[in-house]
Amino acid sequence: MASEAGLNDAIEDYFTGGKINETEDRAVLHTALRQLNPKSIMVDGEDITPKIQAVKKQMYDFSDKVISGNWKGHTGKKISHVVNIGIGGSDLGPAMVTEALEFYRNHLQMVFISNVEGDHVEEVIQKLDPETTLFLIVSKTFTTQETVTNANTLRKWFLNHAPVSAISNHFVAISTNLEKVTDFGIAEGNIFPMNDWVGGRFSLWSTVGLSICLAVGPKHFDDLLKGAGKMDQHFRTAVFNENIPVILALITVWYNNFWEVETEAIIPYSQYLRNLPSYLQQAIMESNGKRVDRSGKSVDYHTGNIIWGASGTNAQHAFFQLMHQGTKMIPADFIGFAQPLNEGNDHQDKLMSNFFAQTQALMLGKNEETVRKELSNQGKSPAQIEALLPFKIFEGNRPSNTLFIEQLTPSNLGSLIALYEHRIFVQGVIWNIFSYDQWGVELGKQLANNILKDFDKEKLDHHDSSTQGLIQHYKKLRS
Ligand code: G6Q
Repeated sequence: MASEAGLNDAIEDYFTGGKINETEDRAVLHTALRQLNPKSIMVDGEDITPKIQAVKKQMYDFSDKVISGNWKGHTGKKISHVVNIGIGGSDLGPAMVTEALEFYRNHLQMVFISNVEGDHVEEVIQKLDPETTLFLIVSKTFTTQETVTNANTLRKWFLNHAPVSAISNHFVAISTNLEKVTDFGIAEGNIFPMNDWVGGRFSLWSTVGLSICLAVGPKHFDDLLKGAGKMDQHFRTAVFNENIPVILALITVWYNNFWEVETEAIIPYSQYLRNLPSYLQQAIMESNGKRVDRSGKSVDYHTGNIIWGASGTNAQHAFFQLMHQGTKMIPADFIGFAQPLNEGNDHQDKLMSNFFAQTQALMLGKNEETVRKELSNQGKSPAQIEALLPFKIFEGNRPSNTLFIEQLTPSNLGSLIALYEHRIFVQGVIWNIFSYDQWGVELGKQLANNILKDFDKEKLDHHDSSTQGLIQHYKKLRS
């Protein structure tokens, strides 16, 4: 199926800068940011590799300065807190990776502000010191309502405590929109450029990952890139039946399209990766949640699955009941690490015994005969056994993948994330859909802008009656 779908050619196109994001007329080149042996890649007649190296150096030099304390706040103090202001792709990847690499972190305190909820911003502000905080405004477009609103609120708060000239010590921006960044008042030397050939949800490898680089330092950030680069090489060169992203993508297609399952669970047996499921929710569902094929026709098969999950063993005590005995089949990825990062306690074997036991239980279940024997050994009467039997049987034959990794290192994390990125790509090729646009998030944004304008208006009858009622009620409660 992968061969028939033209996957070989599609992979080459993906890595070499073909404009595979057709509806936005863009190449998709997050892989160019992590080449193990940098080679030239042409986009619109320009070799992008030298610029990637130069911007990486800018990121690493800046991070070294901030970490070492050579970069000072406006009153001469070292930076202690870094606030990442961004949303979606400009937040989820950096936040997830920074959390996942907590073991490798330095002294900098990282804070992530994403949604436009004023209460959250106010809570964060309470913990900040304007003399020692660095703000990273991360927005590819620099027009995103949430990010621009949060950035303005924080700048206003900052300027209540510091002169305008201090902005250059405390605000940096990551964006493709240099004009808007300059309008915001960010000094040229504080701008970290990004490019339109990196999609938001695949951008943690770019300057969008500056918060990661600050939190763990350039060496670990570079290892993260190298790990992803290794997975890229594997994906690009391994034959399909030995190719991890291809195999995993085909397993998803098998359950999605031939067994009609609707959801897939991601269960990392690591608290460090507790936000991997939400990160992958965006990466997978925004990419492959499409209902028309590449020619614009409605598809008559299912495309992207619903992704959800939580860290094990917590999840076992929450939703695993449904996975074991519910009516729905839920293929799951179990992700575990052989070596813990901290030795000196007896937890690892207990954790891993759960990791192996759950997939065994899902696969084998527990049959009638075993349940009968167990109940009889417990001294239950034949009548009690008959009554309890149906509730204690596990059908089994419930599928799972085990991704068993040596240790949670920056490099292995890079490989793991890249694996999912390529799996998304392969599924998009097989389903014949465009994985790199996200028009589905536009409508809500447009309507929100219209509704925002209407809060000051008396006449609301251009809205449907449901929305009209809600707006009126809101206005009443706020007046
Ligand atoms: C990701 C999406 C989306 C995007 C955010 C933030 O692939 O495009 O999540 O990252 O909407 O956009 P900006 O970085 O432009 O603010």
